[in-house]
Amino acid sequence: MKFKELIFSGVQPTGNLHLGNYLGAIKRFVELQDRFDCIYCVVDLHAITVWQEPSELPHAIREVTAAFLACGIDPRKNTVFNQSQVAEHAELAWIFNCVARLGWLNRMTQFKEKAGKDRENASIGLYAYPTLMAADILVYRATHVPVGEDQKQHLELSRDIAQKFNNDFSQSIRDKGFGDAFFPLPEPLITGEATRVMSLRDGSKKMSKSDASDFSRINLTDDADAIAQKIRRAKTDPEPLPSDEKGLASRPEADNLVGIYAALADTDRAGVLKQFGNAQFSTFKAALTDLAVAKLGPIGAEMKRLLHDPAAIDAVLADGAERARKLAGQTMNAVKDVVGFVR
Ligand code: AQP
Repeated sequence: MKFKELIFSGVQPTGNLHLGNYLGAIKRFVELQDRFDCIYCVVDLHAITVWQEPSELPHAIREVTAAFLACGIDPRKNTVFNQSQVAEHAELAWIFNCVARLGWLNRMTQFKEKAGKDRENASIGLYAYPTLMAADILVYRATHVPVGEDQKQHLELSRDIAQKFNNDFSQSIRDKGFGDAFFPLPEPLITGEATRVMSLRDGSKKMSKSDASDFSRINLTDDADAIAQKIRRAKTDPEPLPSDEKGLASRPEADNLVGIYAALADTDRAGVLKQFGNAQFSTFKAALTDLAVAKLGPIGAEMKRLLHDPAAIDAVLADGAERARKLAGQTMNAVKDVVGFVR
C-alpha cells in the first residue's frame, strides 16, 4: 500500500538544547518543511520518563518551541505542538505495549545507558519509551523521521511494531477496508555531516543535555563569549588537521570539530579539510568560533525574544495541537475498529 509522504519528529523539553539537537535534528526539520508536510512535536510525555521539576517544565516546553520557531520552522505551514495536548499518543502507545515484545525492548541500548546500574529504580516509562515513540510517529501514519544517529535503534523498533500490528491484525485490516497494511514502516532520515555530534570534552561521548559539564556542549542560548570559550577549551590532539578525511579516522575530537564546521557551513568534511588541512587547531578553532557565533547567535537571540511572550508560544502550541488531534483522532478511531473495540 502507498502511504502519503509525511514527516514526524520530536525533541524532548529536558533543558540545555544544544548544537547536537540543532545539527542532528532541528536544522534538518527546517530544510524538510519546503518539500513535505511536517509535524514537529515537543515530546513532553517522553521528558517525564526521568524526573522533571513541575515548576521548570513549562519553560522547557516553551524553550523547545521557541527553538523550532527561531530556527525557521513555520508553524502555519507545519504542525507544531506539545505531545501531552494530544491524548491519542498515549492511547496508541498502550496498544503498542500490547504488540511489542519484551525481548525487543530488552535490547534497547538507550534504556541500558540511561537506567545505568540502578535499573530496578528506573521508571516503567523509561523502559517503554520506544513504544510511545512508535505511537508518536504512527498515530499520524508518518513515513519519514529525521533524527540523530542515537535514535536509529528506536526507529527500527517502530518499524517492527508497525509490521507486527499489520501482520497480527491483517484479516481485520482487510475486513475494515484498509487494504493490506494499516501502518507504513517509517524510514529514519539520518543524513549529513553531524548525525552524532560528540561532547567537546570527550570525543567518545555524545553531546548531551544531561552531561554534568556545561563545557561539553554548546547550548543554543549560549552567547558569543560562551561559544568562544567552549570551543577554545574543546579537547583536541597535538597534531595539525589532516589534509584528507582518512586522516580523521582515529582522531575523534578532530573529526567531531571538522564535522561540526562542515554541518554549520553546509559543506562536507572533505570541503573543510580542503580549506583547513594542515592548519593548527588554534587557527581552525578561531574560524569555527566565528562560524558558530554567526549561525547560532541569531537563533539564541530570537529564542530569548520569543520567550518574553509565553502566551504567544502557548497559542502556537494550542493551534498545532488542535490540528494534530484531528489527524490523530482519525487514526485512533480506525485503530479501535481494527482491534475490535466498540466505540
Ligand atoms: N549529540 C547529538 N548529535 C546529533 N543529534 C542529536 N540528537 C540528540 N543529541 C544529538 C538528536 O536530537 C533530537 C532530539 O533529541 P531529544 O531531546 O529527544 O533526546 P536525546 O537524544 O536524549 O537528547 P540528549 O541531548 O542526548 O539528552 P539526554 O542528555 O537526556 O540524553 C533527536 O533526533 C536526537 O537524535
